[in-house]
Amino acid sequence: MHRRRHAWRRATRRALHRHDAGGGRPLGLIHIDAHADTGDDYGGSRFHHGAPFKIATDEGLIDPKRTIQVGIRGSLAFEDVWSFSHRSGMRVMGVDEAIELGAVPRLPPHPQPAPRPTRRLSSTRTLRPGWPCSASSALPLPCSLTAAHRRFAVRQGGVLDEIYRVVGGGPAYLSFDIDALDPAYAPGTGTPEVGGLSTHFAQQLLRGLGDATAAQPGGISLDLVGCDLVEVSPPFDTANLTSLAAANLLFEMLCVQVQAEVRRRGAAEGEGGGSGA
Ligand SMILES: [Mn+2]
Repeated sequence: MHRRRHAWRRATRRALHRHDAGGGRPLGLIHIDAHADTGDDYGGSRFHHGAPFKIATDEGLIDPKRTIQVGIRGSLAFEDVWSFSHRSGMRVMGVDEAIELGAVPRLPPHPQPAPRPTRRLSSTRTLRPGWPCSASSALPLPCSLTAAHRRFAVRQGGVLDEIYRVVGGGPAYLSFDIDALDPAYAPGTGTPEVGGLSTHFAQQLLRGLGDATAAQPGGISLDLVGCDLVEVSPPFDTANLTSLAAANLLFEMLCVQVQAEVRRRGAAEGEGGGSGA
């Protein structure tokens, strides 16, 4: 199953490349996975399910400088295991960083009070009211912000911002390995890793790759030219949890791809109309 999966992934990217989806240039890549999949020789072969993105880079199908890997963790999450990712310049984001950042940027949900003069609490400690509030929970809050509000207020963007910084506005491919999710949400996979992303996190992130909407005003309108979702293993699935999650995430991915295709066609028609007038 892994071999078929891997071969399909590679063939898909090659087809996209030949179709000039990337304008003849390597594609950007958003890779959401527990594993970086940039390994090398394993058991005498470099063709296995832990190596597709090294091969894709070697073949010039993806640009490692425009590649971000999100959700990396587990017993293989050491820099030397995925050294190719780091050496080639891919942005490797572990699951801790992803969850700390949040999927999408959050605006401070609470108006910030105007700063007031510093109030001296003791001979050695001072507290400046207003943002940023004191980080010490032992001190009384100097303003009306709750702890949750303060946490949002200091959050700097989300994973979505980092994806846009790395991948930019050029053509990109999206590969989602279902084991990026916590096994609680997606147990039916061959190499589950605990401590993963929630389905809701993934939905927010994928929706954010599309156009800005009322539900997701921070959408980055990614120029998505192709996508896949891999590693769903029905024999390991329980109560169809994994296939349910996978089908819903694929729906989100296809929505993003359709939005990108509509933009491309609109741009092409605009260019065609301009030249014919
Ligand atoms: Mn994986």
